Amino acid sequence: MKFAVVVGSTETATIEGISAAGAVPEATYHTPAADLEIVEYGKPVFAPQMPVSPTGCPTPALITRAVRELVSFDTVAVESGLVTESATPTVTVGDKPGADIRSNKPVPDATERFERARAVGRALNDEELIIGESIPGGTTTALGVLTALGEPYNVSSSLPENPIERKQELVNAGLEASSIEAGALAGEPLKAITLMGDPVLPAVLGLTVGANERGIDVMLAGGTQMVTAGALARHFGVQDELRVATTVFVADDTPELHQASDELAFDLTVTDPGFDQSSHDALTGFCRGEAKEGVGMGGALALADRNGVSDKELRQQIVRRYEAVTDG
Ligand code: AAM
Repeated sequence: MKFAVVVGSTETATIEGISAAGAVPEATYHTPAADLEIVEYGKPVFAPQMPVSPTGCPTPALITRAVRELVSFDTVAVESGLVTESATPTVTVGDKPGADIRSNKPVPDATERFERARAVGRALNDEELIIGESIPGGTTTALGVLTALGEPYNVSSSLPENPIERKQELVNAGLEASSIEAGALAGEPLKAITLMGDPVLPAVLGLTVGANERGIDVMLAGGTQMVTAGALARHFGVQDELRVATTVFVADDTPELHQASDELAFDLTVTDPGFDQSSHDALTGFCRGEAKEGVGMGGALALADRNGVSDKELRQQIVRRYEAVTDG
């Protein structure tokens, strides 16, 4: 099994009130590079600090890392437009961050990024590929892509109160800037990303398509952004099984997750790691509805389950990891 973490940035994240994947909007630019470092080394290296939400909920990268410490697995870090440098070695499929969703072509080279990631997916020699992501603002661009494809699903948020109306306004402005109507790009996934998406989506789609062509099982590890990646794969023509693994935090926030999975024929796993059994700062933010998902957390939790790790053991490991990072 290989665990891919696909990272990038979109200017969309710096729009006030849209993302909690960083203490303040500008801090979201450090989040993807820091997330890679946490998965790789257990702590930030070049990044100034561990990403936290404005109220201190730690990045879901911490959970993925804690699972990795209990159930070791191989990773590949795929970079598609980071703003800051990461100390984690990466495979680069694109070097520019995405522009604001309200511009006419936020990811002008989506096709090139897709093809490079597809080649990586095809080159893998694993039986299974789990794919996670980190791109602050990514639920807004996911909504943009779903809307362009004509898929009527809602998206989740790293904020406890999903700013969904604001996201819809931004998506409408993006449609207008790109001179398209909702649903105009059904069957044209790469165009949907070019006009309404973010740089991580073509990379996730490319890995998925390439791995599928090679006969590798794909698990999309995440919430509504990964549902969007799966929808893109269906619009591309992938007909084989696609698994989606996410957390109860997303499922509680976005009940349409089940409907989307049924209609797009995903095999959906929703894990509940019992964080409500703990009063530790590492875990309580998730129960307040913060962060919810990201950096493959849902897939990592499914992997822990599959390997017989108890929720209690997992919670203890997360707390140990959190304390190791926050104590310096
Ligand atoms: C990734 N790193 C994170 C984080 N994510 N660190 C802290 N909190 C998170 N939620 P939104 O569209 O609201 O910004 O949510 C998507 C982001 O949240 C993604 O980067 C995802 O990986 C997660």
